[in-house]
Amino acid sequence: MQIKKYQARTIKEATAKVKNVLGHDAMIISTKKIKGNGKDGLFEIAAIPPKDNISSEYSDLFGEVKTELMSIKEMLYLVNHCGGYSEKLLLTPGILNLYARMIKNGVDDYYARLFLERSGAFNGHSDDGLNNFKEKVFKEIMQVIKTKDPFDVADNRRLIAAFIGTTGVGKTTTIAKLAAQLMLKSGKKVGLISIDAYRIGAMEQLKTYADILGIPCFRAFKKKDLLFALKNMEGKNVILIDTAGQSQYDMSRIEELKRMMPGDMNISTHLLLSVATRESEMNKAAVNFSALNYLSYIFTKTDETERCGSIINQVMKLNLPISYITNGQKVPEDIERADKEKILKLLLSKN
Ligand SMILES: Nc1nc2c(ncn2[C@@H]2O[C@H](COP(=O)(O)OP(=O)(O)OP(=O)(O)O)[C@@H](O)[C@H]2O)c(=O)[nH]1
Ligand SMILES: [Mg+2]
Repeated sequence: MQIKKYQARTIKEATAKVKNVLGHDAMIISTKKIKGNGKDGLFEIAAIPPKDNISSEYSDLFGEVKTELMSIKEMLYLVNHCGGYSEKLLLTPGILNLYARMIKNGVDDYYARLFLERSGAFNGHSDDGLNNFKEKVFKEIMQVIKTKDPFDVADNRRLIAAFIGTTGVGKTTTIAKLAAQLMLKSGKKVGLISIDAYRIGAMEQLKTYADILGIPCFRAFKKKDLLFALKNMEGKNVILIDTAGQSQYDMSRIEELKRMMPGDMNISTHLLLSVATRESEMNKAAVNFSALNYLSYIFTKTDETERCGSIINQVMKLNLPISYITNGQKVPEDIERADKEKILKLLLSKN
């Protein structure tokens, strides 16, 4: 395996040299500053030709270390994407690699850098070793993620939970999944209520699931209907309330929903956000639905996207616990209690 070294005044220039000589698929094995700062600085990149050119004798070894390496393609993306910051990141290709993974998975650039900074990546403790450093970054990310299952309570208090979110985000399906799991796995007595004053037929979908499970399902157009339904289901351990999908831009309907479920009714609300939607829309929904004082996030449709970074971006903006993650259309199986390690894996899944 022939290692070639290229020097230039900036990382960008050195990267361009590697690309010109070895092509897009060359792999970078090290990057370092060899002289001075600012205008006088000199960077050196050591690279090897693309995998195809490597003899079989080395290919196993290459496979093993590849995850720590970075292709020139990725490096080019990064130097164009984060400018001067790439020079700070060049401590080891492993750090660049982790940063690139976060970015590729949709983690906001600002937060990706923040996690690296917080982990002490730039404090010059190079003796810490790469794995140790990665662990620190993972720890920083997991420290931010809070999880809480609202139904995991020891006593026999009656829990009433309403599920809110934009049209089609997965509220009714998620309620069906939860109702089934709470009944079958936790042996809870469950009842359902549908609050939907707008859409004819909205109740039918929920009622179908209720019939399959053999549990009651009430409809509420007004607050008095809601009170009536709650009274009727006094013996239930858990009552799940489905709400009509609201546009995140329609504040008057969000306010209307709030009037139906005032704070003294002891109804906890949970916001569903689809990971498959544009992040700006997700953000708008999170802000506007906050009028309903939701207590947790449920992230839906993680199966529909390769980029789950919006989960951590949202948590960084408004740090509330994540209660569940849904990952498919199948009822009841495609739902999981939020788990920090699994969420971390989702955030780094795209390599
Ligand atoms: N791929 C995938 N599809 C999902 C998931 N959750 C729900 N869906 C699908 O998304 C569509 C909408 O789901 P609903 O549960 O009806 O959504 P909703 O929020 O109740 O919609 P409205 O009542 O119209 O506001 C259905 O086709 C569901 O099967 C998920 O985790 N992954
Ligand atoms: Mg629905």
